[in-house]
Amino acid sequence: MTSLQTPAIPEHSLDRDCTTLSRHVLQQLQSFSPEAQDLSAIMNRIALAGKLVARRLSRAGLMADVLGFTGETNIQGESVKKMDVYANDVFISVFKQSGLVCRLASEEMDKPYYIPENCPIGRYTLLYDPIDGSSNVDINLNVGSIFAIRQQKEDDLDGEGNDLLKDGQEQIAAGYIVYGPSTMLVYSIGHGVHSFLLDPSLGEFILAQENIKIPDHGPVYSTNEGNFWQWDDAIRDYTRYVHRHEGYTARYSGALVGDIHRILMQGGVFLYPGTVKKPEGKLRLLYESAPLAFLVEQAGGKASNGMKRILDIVPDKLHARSPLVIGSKEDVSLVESFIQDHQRRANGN
Ligand code: AHM
Ligand code: MG
Repeated sequence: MTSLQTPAIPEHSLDRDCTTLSRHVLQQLQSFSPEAQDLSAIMNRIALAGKLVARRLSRAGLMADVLGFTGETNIQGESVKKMDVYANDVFISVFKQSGLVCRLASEEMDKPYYIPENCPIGRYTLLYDPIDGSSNVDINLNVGSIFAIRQQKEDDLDGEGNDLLKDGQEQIAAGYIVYGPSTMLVYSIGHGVHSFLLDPSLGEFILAQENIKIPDHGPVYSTNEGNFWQWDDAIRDYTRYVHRHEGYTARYSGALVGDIHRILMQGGVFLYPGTVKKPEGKLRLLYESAPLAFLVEQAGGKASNGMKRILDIVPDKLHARSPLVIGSKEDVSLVESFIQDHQRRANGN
């Protein structure tokens, strides 16, 4: 090669390496409007939070005070892990003095957290689960973070976040970060679903896949079958159905984000139905089920509580829970048909 020849770097790989998350958001919106700039900057801060959490997780067993419980119990009555607290604080810190997000609401906080210096201009709320599947942290398995962005339209007069009690269609962006063998961020701003891989050598999330489509059907069913005794007959019948038919395989990691990520890529269904102990199930609507429903619908899938679309459910409180059936269209519809048949029979129709 003479010095005048173009270096042999394939053009597309350079383009891909330069497609960072913030640039991708602007490309998606095809605009440099103030709203587009805001969304791009918010995604950039979420990415920073993901990098900080990933860095700490990667050293978890090597550093003091990362693994184990704090001894506290959160608003959900669950024991709080040190990593839950760290990750919760990381999301708050990255938005301080950003002028972007005025308020954050998470699984770990009773009430929304205000960043007053951002509030005059930052009319956005971030809803998030800082570490989803935190029981996996201490055994060095995958966990995730889930997030959604909503625009603040009304005033939150008593600081309880009652103005957030709206359906999931109010979300303007949603996604998750999965901390697995590599760290991956998957997001949607209502223009399809796209994934980004953290390149540790660059410290950047780089475009991995655009316009991800979930298969209409897949082999995986993902649920905690240890709850069989606590399920109602519809879910038991569905489970018996998959046990008795060829072509199904069970996968359940105890961490929602990883289980949903598998289903997004390969198809299938994830279920967390109501149980005797928790009739509304375990998963929280505003910062777990609704963001994932937004994402999965954007990928061509479905998310339901068995009777109703998740994105149409209006929560009655900040930490409201809902049964969740989510994944490939046909597989979610099959679970719904069991639930709705039982409902019809119970109503005498
Ligand atoms: P967490 O956010 O407190 O970790 O709880 C949510 C997790 C999900 O990731 C997972 O699907 C579910 O809880 C597992 O619950 P169970 O152990 O009851 O099957
Ligand atoms: Mg969670």
